[in-house]
Parts: sequence; C-alpha cells; structure tokens
Amino acid sequence: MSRKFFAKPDSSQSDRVPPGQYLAKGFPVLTYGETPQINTEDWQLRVWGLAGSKTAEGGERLTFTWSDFMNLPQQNFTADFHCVTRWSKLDVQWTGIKVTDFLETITLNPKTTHVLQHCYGGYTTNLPLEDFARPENFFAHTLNGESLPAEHGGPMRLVVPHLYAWKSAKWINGIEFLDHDRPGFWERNGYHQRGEPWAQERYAGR
Ligand SMILES: Nc1nc2c(c(=O)[nH]1)N[C@H]1C(S)=C(S)[C@@H](COP(=O)(O)O)O[C@H]1N2
Ligand SMILES: [Mo]
Repeated sequence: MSRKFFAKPDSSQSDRVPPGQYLAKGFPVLTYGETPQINTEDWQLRVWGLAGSKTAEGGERLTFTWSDFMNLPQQNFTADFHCVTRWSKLDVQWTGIKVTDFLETITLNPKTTHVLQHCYGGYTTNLPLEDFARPENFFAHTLNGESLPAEHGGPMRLVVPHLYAWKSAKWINGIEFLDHDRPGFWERNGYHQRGEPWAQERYAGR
C-alpha cells in the first residue's frame, strides 16, 4: 500500500474508521468494467416488482425522469464511505434525494422484503428493505458542490453509508422490489450478502 494514498487515521478520526480500513487521500474510483456515459435528459429510473407509483392522478407509473427527481426535496448529506478493498473516506459531501422521500412517491406491496438495485452497464446489488429504507440513505447527483462525475456514478447514484460501498450503486437506473433476497453482482461472486463494515462482513462464509 502506498504512503501517498493511504494514511493511518489520527485519534479524532480513528473511532470513525472501521476495523481493517485505512483513510484514503482524495476519493478513489472503484468500478468493475466500463464507465457508462449517461446525460440527464436520457437518465431514467425504473421501478418494478412489488411496487408501483402514485402519480397526481393516482394512477400507476413505473418510470422516473431526471425532472421527477429534481422535483423531490433536495438535501445536503455528509457521509463516510467504506470500500471493502480497505479504503475509507470520511465526510464526503453530497447533494441529492433521501430514499425515504422517494419511497413516499411509490406504493409498496407489504410483502416486499428486499430490493435489487440495477445500473446502466448491468451492475446489480441487493439490500434488505430495512437497509434500503433508512433515513440516511440517498440518491446523489452532486459531489462537493459539482455535478456528480461519471466515474463516481453520475448523473445519479445511490449512497448507503452504513454498508460497504459496493452496496451504493453508481449509474442507478432501476429498483426491483422483491419478496425474497436475490444476490447482486458481487454477492454472486463471493461477497457478503449484507456488508456491514463494523462487523467486517466482507466475504461470504468468512
Ligand atoms: N454500477 C456500479 N456501481 C458500483 C460499482 C460498480 O463497479 N458499478 N462499484 C462499487 C464499489 S465496489 C464501490 S467501492 C463504490 C465506489 O464508488 P466510487 O467509484 O465513487 O468511489 O461504488 C460501488 N458501486
Ligand atoms: Mo468497493
């Protein structure tokens, strides 16, 4: 590990760095495969499975556009970010939409227990509904006051601060609501189903 990019946390920060993690300088990019280039006019988020959405007319709608998301309440978030490959970054500054505010616009079947996040490029990652519907989770379109760069998941990504960052889907374009768990990309490839950093839930069966 290079000294230039990683530092031992000082004592004021060390209680915020989970076991086995180092503080990254800068904000590393971690992507499996190509970086999709999606502009905001083309960006869409589909919702399917055990959910529909309430429109003003009370009908069902399953596709959200960029302006639909811009019309939801916008908030700033400060969140720590922990990659299972052992780098962490504290106090990342984002702007976006709370998952709980988004969920208020859709009708969930009470049988829903899990969600699967889908992305441009084909990446997927799963979450129990209670890990998805937490008040500190958000859809992010802005990083440090600038439009979210494509390499960090722009135009829109999810951020789930309390789990390892592979659960924070970049280029998100779909949420599938399920009545059972279905592993996503890394979860099918040996990663833990839940990925809680304080418990070092890194890999399945370890
Ligand atoms: N669509 C997609 N989302 C993804 C990934 C990916 O490869 N594709 N990598 C995940 C992993 S392992 C991490 S650590 C974070 C990295 O986010 P960053 O590149 O903005 O640091 O995104 C997560 N979300
Ligand atoms: Mo990661």
